[in-house]
Amino acid sequence: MTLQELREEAERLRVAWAQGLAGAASLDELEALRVKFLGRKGHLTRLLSALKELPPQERAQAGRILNALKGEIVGALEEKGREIEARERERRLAAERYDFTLPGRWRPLGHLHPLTQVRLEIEDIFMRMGFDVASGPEVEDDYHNFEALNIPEDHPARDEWDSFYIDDVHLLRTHTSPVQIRVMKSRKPPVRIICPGRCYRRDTPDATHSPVFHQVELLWVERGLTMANLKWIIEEFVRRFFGPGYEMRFSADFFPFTEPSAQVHIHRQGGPWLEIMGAGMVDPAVLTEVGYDPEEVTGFAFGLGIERMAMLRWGIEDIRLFYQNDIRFLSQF
Ligand code: 2NM
Repeated sequence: MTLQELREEAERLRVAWAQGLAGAASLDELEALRVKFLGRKGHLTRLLSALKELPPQERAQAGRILNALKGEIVGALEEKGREIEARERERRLAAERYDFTLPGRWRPLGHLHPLTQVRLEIEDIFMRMGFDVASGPEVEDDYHNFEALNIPEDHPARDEWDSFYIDDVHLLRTHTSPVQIRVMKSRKPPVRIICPGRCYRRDTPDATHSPVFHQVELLWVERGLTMANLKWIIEEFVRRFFGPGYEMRFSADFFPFTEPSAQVHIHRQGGPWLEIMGAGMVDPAVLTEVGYDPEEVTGFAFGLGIERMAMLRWGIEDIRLFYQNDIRFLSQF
C-alpha cells in the first residue's frame, strides 16, 4: 500500500463513519459502530496495522493522518453517546410523568362484621376501665361449664336437648362463664376480666334465637366489692355504649352462680324498657369452688349477648341476618 492509497482509504473511512454515525439512534447501535471501526478487527484498526507496510519515511505522516481520524471518531462517539443518553432520559421522564389532578380509582373496601365491631367496642370500653380480655376453649367439660358454676344436676341447661354434647363429659360451651372459672383457678384476687366469645345452645333458629351466638361476660373479684360497684360499672357501660340519656333498672332474677341476681333494663324517654343483660354478685359457692375465701373477697359478674347489643344499637329485627353474609345487609355497617 502506498501513502496515497492510505490517504484515500482513510477518506473513504471518514465518509463511511459519518454515514454510520448519522444513522445510529441508540447506545447499542453506537456500540456496534465503535466495534466496526475501532474494534480488534475494525476498519481503522486494520488500516493502522497496514502502516508497517509503508516505507519508514512515510509512516510518521500516515500515522498522523490515521491518528487524527481516530481522534475524530473517538470524540464523535463520546459526544453522540451523551446525546443519545440525554434523549433517552428525556423520554423516560416524560413516560413517568404523573398527573396528580386525575381522580383516584375507586376500589371496593371490606370492613369489620357488625358483630366484630360491637365486640371490639365493648372490649375497648372495659380495657380502658382496667379489665383484661380472657379467652378459653369452646369445647368445654361438664365441670367448668356447669358444676363449678353451681348449676345443679337437674338444671334444664344440662339436658342433652339444650346443649351440644361431644361425648359423656364434653360439650360446646353454653356461655363464656367457664373461662372465668379457669381464670379464677389460675390467679389470685383481685381479678378484673371480660370474656368475649362464641357460645352454643340447642335452639331452633328464629328471629331472636341462634344455636351459635356471641357473649361478653364480665367478672370483678376483690375485697369489699358490692352491688353498688356493679351498678356503677353497668351505668358507665350503658353511657359509653348507647350514649347519654338512658335510665337503668335492676329487677330481681335468678342464676345458679349469682346471689342476688338481676336483670338489667334500660330505656330512653318515650321508649320501651329493653333488657340488656343479666348480672349479680358471684355466689359464695362459686368462689369457694375456685379456691377463694368468700369471707375475704366478693365479686360480681354480668353476661350480655353481642347480637342483642348490635340489634338494639341498629334496630335489627332478625338475628339470622348476622350469619347469612348478604352483602346488602353487611355493607350497611
Ligand atoms: C350472667 C349473669 C350473671 C356470670 C357469673 C360468672 C362466674 F364465673 F363468676 F360465676 N360468670 N358469669 C354471670 C352472672 C353471667 O350471664 C347472663
